[in-house]
Amino acid sequence: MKKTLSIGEYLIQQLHAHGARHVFGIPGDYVLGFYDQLSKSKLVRIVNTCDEQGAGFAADAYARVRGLGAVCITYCVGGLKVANSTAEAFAEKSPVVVISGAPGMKEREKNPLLHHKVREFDTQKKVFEQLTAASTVLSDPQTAFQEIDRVLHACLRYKRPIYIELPRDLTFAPGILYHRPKEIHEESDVETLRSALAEAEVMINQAKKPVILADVEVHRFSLQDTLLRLVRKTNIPVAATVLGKSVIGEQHPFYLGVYEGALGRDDVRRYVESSDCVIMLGAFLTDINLGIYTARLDPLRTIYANSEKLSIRYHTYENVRFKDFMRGLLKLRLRHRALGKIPTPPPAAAFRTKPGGVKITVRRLFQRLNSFLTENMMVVVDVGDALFGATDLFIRHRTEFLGPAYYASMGFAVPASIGAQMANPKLRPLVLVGDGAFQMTGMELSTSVRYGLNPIVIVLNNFGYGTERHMQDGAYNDVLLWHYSRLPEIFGAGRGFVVETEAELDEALAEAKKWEKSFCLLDVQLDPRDRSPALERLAERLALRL
Ligand SMILES: Cc1ncc(C[n+]2csc(CCOP(=O)(O)OP(=O)(O)O)c2C)c(N)n1
Ligand SMILES: [Mg+2]
Repeated sequence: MKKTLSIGEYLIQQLHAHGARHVFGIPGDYVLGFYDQLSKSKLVRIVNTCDEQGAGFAADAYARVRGLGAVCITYCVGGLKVANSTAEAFAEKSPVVVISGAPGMKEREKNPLLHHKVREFDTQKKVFEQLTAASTVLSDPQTAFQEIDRVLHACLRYKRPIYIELPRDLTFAPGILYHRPKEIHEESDVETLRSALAEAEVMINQAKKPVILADVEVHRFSLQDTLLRLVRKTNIPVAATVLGKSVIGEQHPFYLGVYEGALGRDDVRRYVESSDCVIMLGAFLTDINLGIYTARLDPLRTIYANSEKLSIRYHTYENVRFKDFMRGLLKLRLRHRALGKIPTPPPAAAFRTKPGGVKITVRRLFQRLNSFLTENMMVVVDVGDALFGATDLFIRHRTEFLGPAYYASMGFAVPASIGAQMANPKLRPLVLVGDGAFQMTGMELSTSVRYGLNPIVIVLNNFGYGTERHMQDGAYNDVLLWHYSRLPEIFGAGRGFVVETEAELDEALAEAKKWEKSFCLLDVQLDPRDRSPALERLAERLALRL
């Protein structure tokens, strides 16, 4: 006889069915029952972090790499701590399932003052309505399975987080007996798709110098192969945005580099901005993607296609799915062009360490890291010069660059590396993080130790909030100097290095490469006024405009 699943069991089964094998979080009494179900289930593994926000960032990175991530926390005290990481996942399109325990439905009668309650029982739900694509309270066993299906569908359809609240007295309640998750397919409007493609075909074929600008949604919607085929078919070169960096392997002969207005390389900027047909695929026109509004892209010369919008020049097309448009482009009669001269990134191998006591600079650090990177690494960056500098890094594989390049919450990188490595254990994370950001979530290295992960963490130690120093300085941009390299003593594992010179950087990187057992941390001490070439370029170009 068929056994009826409980609400908790069905939720676990569906997370697994959509690719999640880990759930990140911290339990509390409102969610202990579900934690028990999780730990008994063979389908997913619990990963306990030090802090809920760390779990949120880890789940976000996991989702970016694997296609679905999950974080599970207790009511309000845990839930509201993942509000920020969920906001980031929403803004940057990462499909994270937020599961929160909650007071039981029976307990809510007469509105008692139960611990962790803020104002009303639905206060947390209301907060998450603003931060997610869909939300639900599983308050009724009759509809719980359908509700799980509904919100999971929204998560995968929009590649954005969802919120599921599980009242503790219903975790073990059986749902309905004969339930089959409904497959939901959404189709494009055929005629609209056809006329959009017809306009695109003419525009691309008439263009003298078309260029593709690929962004994060190409990855989120698994369209990288479609992109590659389009590029091979037409010989149209590709630039990426910083949010979409590594959406195409950066060694690809058609790859120009990161386009980021004045923040990016100048030759890439000129190439893209002088194009008469910029095909923006899965792109978001955020200010960081556009180099803090220094980019100049004329709508008359653009095809703008993503999951929310399709416009070609000034025409907007409704009800066309991004996937169908991208696949449709492949079927068009687009001409195969001779590949002209395109800008290529400066060669990585040219780096020579200066011997003796030559002090390390941000520029040289990134150049050195460029030759350190291998196919078996992924780069996870935090906000600050770690992110700006990393735009010039050369990522071997596609999708193996993660950074909060739009919402830009500090504290992402260390916990994100946990989720990223669990999602793809074949790749060793190279984490680039400022000292300020490290002080926010660096303790999650403890979680890396606990679960046997081995990131190489580069702390860009410029004694404070460097990015802000360049805007306006004051004692509020200082942080306390920590002995970062001694953290292995605290965690009882890992290796730490102090790096002040180029030679020391070389040695530490060589050691880190060999030490695969646990994390390595390099405390790279930089001049507080030093900055990456990308930040330099931005400052110079902005100065020209003043
Ligand atoms: C959570 C959060 N708080 C504050 C900020 C504002 N902010 C942007 S960059 C920055 C300084 C970052 O310092 P650090 O991590 O040391 O990197 P650096 O700029 O020195 O390279 C701050 C405080 C932010 N982006 N996120
Ligand atoms: Mg700093």
